[in-house]
Amino acid sequence: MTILTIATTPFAGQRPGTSGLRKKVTEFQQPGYLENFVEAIFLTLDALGEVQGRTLVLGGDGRYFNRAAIQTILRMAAAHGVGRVLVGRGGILSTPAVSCVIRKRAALGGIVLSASHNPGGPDGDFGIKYNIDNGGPAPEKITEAIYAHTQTLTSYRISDADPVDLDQTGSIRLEDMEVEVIDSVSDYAELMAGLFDFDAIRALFQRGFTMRFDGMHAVSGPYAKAIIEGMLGAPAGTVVNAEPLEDFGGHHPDPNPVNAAELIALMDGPNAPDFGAASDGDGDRNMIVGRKLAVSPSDSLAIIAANATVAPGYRGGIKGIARSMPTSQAADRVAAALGVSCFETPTGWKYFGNLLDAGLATLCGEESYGTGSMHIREKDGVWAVLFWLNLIAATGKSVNELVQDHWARFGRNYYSRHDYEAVDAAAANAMMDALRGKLAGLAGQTFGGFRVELADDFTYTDPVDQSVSTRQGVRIIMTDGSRIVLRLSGTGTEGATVRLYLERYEADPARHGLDTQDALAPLIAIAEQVSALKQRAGREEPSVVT
Ligand code: VG1
Ligand code: CO
Repeated sequence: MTILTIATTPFAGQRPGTSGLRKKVTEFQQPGYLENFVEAIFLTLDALGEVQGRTLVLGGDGRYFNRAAIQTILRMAAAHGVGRVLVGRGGILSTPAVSCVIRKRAALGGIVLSASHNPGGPDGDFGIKYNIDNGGPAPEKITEAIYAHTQTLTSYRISDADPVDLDQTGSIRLEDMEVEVIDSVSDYAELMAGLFDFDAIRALFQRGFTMRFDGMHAVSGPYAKAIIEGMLGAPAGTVVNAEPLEDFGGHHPDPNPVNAAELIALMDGPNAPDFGAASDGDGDRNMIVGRKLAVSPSDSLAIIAANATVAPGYRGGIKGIARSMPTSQAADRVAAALGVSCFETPTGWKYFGNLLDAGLATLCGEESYGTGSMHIREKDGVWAVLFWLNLIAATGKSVNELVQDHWARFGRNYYSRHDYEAVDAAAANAMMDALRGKLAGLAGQTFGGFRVELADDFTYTDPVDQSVSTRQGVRIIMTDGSRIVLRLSGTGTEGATVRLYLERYEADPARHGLDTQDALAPLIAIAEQVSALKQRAGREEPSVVT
């Protein structure tokens, strides 16, 4: 075995987005493309003096190119003096499992291979992300340092060793490095068993409670099967589409009512089980579904927060709640009622890390079907589903009853996101620039029954390290708390995706049964009036409405 130094030249566009570097598989397959990015990670870690002899965690969501990328990264890790790499069997680790293993094994960090909810397969997307020693996504100062290295590097180092067998657990040597192939599920399952009342959930299933968990042919299947069917005794067949496939069965592994259509059809029909749930490509998102009711992720965060103490892991109460800026303010009302702080961060889980590390927040959530807690430093799909199971077991109430009760107590935040996907990037940027130019003049203006209280481009100052993130989304906030938010996605791989977020609060229980789009129609019209989004994007309608 020899360690080679291979000459290379930079690729443009290797700046990590909301959650790592995501590109088409074909872009990643260019010679040197993956290697350059991985070299930049090692150069960044080297500059911090951190790599030699240390442990890294490595795994991915099993999508096409996962295995090939793992072999390359292992050979590069060996060439950079890494002491040990813990890799999930078959190259499989969900994003929350990587976070769990980094923390449990006190690793230096980890590399997650995923493009999450983006489609997979040879024509689909691939992605890579570095997580730090707290188990969470690297903060901006590290991702920017990685990007800077990608633009200047001239070579990368790699061992010429043979591929490692990833299909058996156990230890293998690669140069001077140990490769330990670990069970993908066990550390994570053990963590879950410590947070939730597994006895109560087991008893719930024994009483005949029925559920469907749709793994969407992605990575959460093995976790859900082992925990929900294995440890909690749900009948075989409760978890469907449980085997991770390289192309996710040709589907779009995003757990929302549009992409998890099969689950929604079941929950809307005569044979609906008591509870439905789904998770995304890399297992960090979740959708909670009752009969004829898909729970809004913003509501799910608020409901979890309001009921946190039913779960043993949160019995002592929560310290605070953090939500991303576009996420509805339902959680803010719960925080106020509990007398705890509520933090508003930019989109992306990396902004929650400092708040969780400092003990300022216990629960975090995003409108994009992501919820999680201080137990790891990623959002966590199976965790959210287990929380809901624990809540149902503890209260004896259905999903629908829990949601209705919550609205009756706190009011309802009608909420929707309209995505305009694969829009011409120049047109999308021009739309955002024009909108930013108008912001100063908007405050005080009235639109129908709404009066603008504040219009700005969101800037976040991290309360822990004072780092500042600018241009995080345009928000137009009305005097009654209703909001219109517009931002460009940082995870897409084709043109630009414009996201329009809409929120309106309704206190009156008699008006909690409206259709969401109807309830938001006045705000949808104002958003178009102010941004000319449809016209600029050249679209009649959004591509996805959730
Ligand atoms: C989207 C979501 C964001 C989420 C991110 C990663 O980002 O809006 O809330 O954190 O995906 O989720 P963007 O920039 O496209 O809006 V995942 O499940 O891809 O790790
Ligand atoms: Co994901």
